[in-house]
Amino acid sequence: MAWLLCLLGLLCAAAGRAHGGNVTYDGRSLIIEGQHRILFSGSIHYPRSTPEMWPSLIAKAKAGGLDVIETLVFWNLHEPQPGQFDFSGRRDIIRFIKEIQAQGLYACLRIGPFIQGEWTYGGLPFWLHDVPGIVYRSNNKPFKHHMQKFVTKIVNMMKAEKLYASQGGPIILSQIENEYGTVQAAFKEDGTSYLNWAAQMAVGLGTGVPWVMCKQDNAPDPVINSCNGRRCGETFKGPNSPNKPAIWTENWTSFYELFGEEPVIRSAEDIAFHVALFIAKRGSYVNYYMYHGGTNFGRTASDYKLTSYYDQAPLDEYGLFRQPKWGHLKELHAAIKLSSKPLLSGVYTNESLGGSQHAFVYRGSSNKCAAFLLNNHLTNAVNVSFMGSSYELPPRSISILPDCKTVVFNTAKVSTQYGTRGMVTSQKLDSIGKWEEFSESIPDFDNTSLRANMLLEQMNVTKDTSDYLWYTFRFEDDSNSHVQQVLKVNSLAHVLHAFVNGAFVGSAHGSHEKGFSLEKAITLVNGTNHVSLLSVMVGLPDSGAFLERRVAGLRRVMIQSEQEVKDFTSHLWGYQVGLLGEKLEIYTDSGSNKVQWNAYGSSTHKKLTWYKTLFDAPDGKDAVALNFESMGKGEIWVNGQSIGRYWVSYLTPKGTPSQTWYHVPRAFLKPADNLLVILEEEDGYPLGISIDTVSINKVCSHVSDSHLPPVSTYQKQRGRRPKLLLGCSPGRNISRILFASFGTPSGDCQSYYASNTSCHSPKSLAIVEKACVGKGMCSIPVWSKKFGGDPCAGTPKSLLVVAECR
Ligand SMILES: *[C@@H]1O[C@H](CO)[C@@H](O)[C@H](O)[C@H]1NC(C)=O
Ligand SMILES: *[C@@H]1O[C@H](CO)[C@@H](O)[C@H](O)[C@H]1NC(C)=O
Ligand SMILES: *[C@@H]1O[C@H](CO)[C@@H](O)[C@H](O)[C@H]1NC(C)=O
Ligand SMILES: *[C@@H]1O[C@H](CO)[C@@H](O)[C@H](O)[C@H]1NC(C)=O
Ligand SMILES: *[C@@H]1O[C@H](CO)[C@@H](O)[C@H](O)[C@H]1NC(C)=O
Ligand SMILES: *[C@@H]1O[C@H](CO)[C@@H](O)[C@H](O)[C@H]1NC(C)=O
Ligand SMILES: *[C@@H]1O[C@H](CO)[C@@H](O)[C@H](O)[C@H]1NC(C)=O
Ligand SMILES: *[C@@H]1O[C@H](CO)[C@@H](O)[C@H](O)[C@H]1NC(C)=O
Ligand SMILES: CC(=O)N[C@H]1CO[C@H](CO)[C@@H](O)[C@@H]1O
Repeated sequence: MAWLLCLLGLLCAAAGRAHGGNVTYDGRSLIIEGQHRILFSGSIHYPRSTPEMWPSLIAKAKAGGLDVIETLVFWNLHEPQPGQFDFSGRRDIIRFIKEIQAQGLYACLRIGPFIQGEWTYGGLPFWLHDVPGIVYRSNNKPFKHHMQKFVTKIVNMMKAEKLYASQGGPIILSQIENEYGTVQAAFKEDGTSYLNWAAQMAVGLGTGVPWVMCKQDNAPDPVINSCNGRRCGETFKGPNSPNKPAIWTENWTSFYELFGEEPVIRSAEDIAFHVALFIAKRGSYVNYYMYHGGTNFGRTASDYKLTSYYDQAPLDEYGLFRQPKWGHLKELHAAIKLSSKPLLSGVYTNESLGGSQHAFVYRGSSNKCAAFLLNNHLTNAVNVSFMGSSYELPPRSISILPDCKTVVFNTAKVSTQYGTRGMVTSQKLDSIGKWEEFSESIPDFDNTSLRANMLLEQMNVTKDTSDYLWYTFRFEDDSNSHVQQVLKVNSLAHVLHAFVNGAFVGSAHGSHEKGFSLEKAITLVNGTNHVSLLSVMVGLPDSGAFLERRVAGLRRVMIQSEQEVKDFTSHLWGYQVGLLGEKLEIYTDSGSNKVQWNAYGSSTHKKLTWYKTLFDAPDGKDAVALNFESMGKGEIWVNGQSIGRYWVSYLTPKGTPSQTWYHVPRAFLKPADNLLVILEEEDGYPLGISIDTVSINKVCSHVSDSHLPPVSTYQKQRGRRPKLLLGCSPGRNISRILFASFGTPSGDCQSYYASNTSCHSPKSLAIVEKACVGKGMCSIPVWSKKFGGDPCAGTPKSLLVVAECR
């Protein structure tokens, strides 16, 4: 599809062929090789997919009309221990940037190194916590020392590979810190000093490309302040200097998701509206956060965040087109690129066209002119008059006129197809004989070597080596065993499983930024009693000031009977970091031999059970996911690689799991005998798991005869008509037309549809079948002549088609 735009000479010129020369900027835009540029950028984070997926993700972003790929840099992934660096596999940032370059796009490197990003500990390595006297993100010597060391290392790596645009490479922009403006006040004057230091330090690295600080109204010169949010066209106060361009570094395409929450769906129309408004008001750079979200593999997600990341982005978790979002934004980009000459060099004016209607106009030399017509009314369409012509604007929409005459795009009119993603079961893992299990042992106080007369803070004990920390104690009881007693525990993180004398008594969990308590009736024995409490974190926190002082784990423990309350908070406690299965790495090929696995169903206790089986990779190239509907909570490994935490038992308010399918990248798989190991904390049923393939198996499009023709046909002198375009993912064909009606069909792609018998061309199905079946993509003009005559003259008509992809 990129070739189409290339034919128009649009994107080819944009290709990241920097031949050296510093990137600069002025009040209008970034200036690359002497050219002002309007740039569309999209976030793709390298560790949230596999190197095997990168080329196709970047190609799809380019085909969607992006100029720039943005990524954060993940410090704790690269420097897990001080001075020990890792840039292998998914961590290979150089390979990622080079792939961007190879495809002719630019790169934006958001180094942070505090990044938030729903990434555990906001990207900071946990070892920083034990640096004496450290205060993160403040005017604090130890923090500044380590931050400068890491930022310099990354910059030098990029320089050594000649990856900055100033060296002929793709990187045109960098970011230091992240959304510091939201926490700066907490640090008082140390915040201001740190901010200035960070800016100077970054600029001093001499990259030859500008630095930005997002959500930082007071970013010191020459660092550019930029906007993050959903509605920067409305909310951004603008650059803090007339010499800086308006840059939108995070335009959220949806929002990150937490376990227990419903997904946030942001419509294609809404995103397009806000991007168009931002550009209309002299914005010059928009980054979609995220363009592809991907997967939080292993334990990389921050507190309570889902393993799947921004699945609602224009490219979904699996890298499939999320339609109509991807296509509608592609049309928007093409429309704006058609307008870029007057946008960048014309004289800007805005004029009122009525109450809630505005024109934003750029008049250049030699009659070059581009306009954005805004109708801000939420419910009413209006006709406006602009430069002697009349235009109908749908409610809450913007029309783009690259020549101040022809509307090529309206943000509210989606002519792109809709896609339905389907999961197809390829293999059920329902054979008992193929599963084995291993019961994690429940340690008691006598098993522990780490002791303290208090409840220790969890992160400081585990040092982020595990989600799990056992808190154990023992005590003598001589009360009658028939006396009712209640165990009461207050905890700040995140999940608790309680055992008394080796038997499970109950679980509880909190929610984002909220502690919780557990209260369970227990039975004690006359003599020594053992209490073992497993505190589980679901990711470290990733935001807020003074992260180094954050507290997690148990806070108070009591046992209450009718007679008395015994407080064990300051009792002698014994600790065990992590689980035995983790320590022995029984999820790997070699580690799995270190324990005795038993037949499925033979364990005495069901909680905290490891399950193991082998499976074959599904045929073909479709993405692979595990359907975990039947499971509770835990972690999944395939061939020794963690594909992340799962938590299916934590339901949303609507009563469904936040995430049922878990992505297994093809690169993790071999053709046969893949080792699947699961740690199940609750009592999930592994025989209900299936290996599914993921694909877009249904597409639908609805285009009316008043719709705009595709932007790519703009320069055609004649024959521009609205067109219905349908296409399947590469490698698939339209196998069947499920519905087709030219006339006034009722319903649309999102709801029930039916033909209107009084206005329906009887040839609809036959004509669409002939044009589309057996093809990867097809295009049909929405025009009575194509359908053997007008089924109801004088009435506006549309074509609605639903097709199956195989
Ligand atoms: C390009 O940027 C580098 C580093 O910021 C600076 O040293 C150099 O003077 C700049 N070159 C030009 C031609 O502005
Ligand atoms: C129109 O432009 C003026 C001057 O640049 C600005 O103050 C005003 O906010 C703009 N109006 C709108 C609706 O953007
Ligand atoms: C706009 O004008 C056209 C042509 O006169 C008319 O058909 C249409 O109903 C008008 N739309 C609105 C919202 O008034
Ligand atoms: C705890 O100690 C007991 C007795 O020594 C032993 O049987 C058991 O395996 C130990 N459990 C763990 C988890 O180490
Ligand atoms: C963290 O643990 C160490 C011992 O490992 C202790 O000296 C230190 O006080 C603890 N810090 C906090 C904040 O709890
Ligand atoms: C508990 O056991 C001790 C020693 O065996 C005994 O003296 C006492 O009566 C028992 N208490 C109860 C409540 O059974
Ligand atoms: C069918 O279309 C005709 C002509 O546009 C219209 O008058 C009628 O209301 C429609 N009927 C239904 C059920 O949509
Ligand atoms: C798609 O259709 C083309 C042309 O009819 C055919 O050559 C190809 O084999 C089909 N591909 C699939 C995956 O069915
Ligand atoms: C992470 C972050 O900055 N989130 C903020 C984004 O903006 C919304 C409002 O649009 C705030 O509510 C969030 O806190």
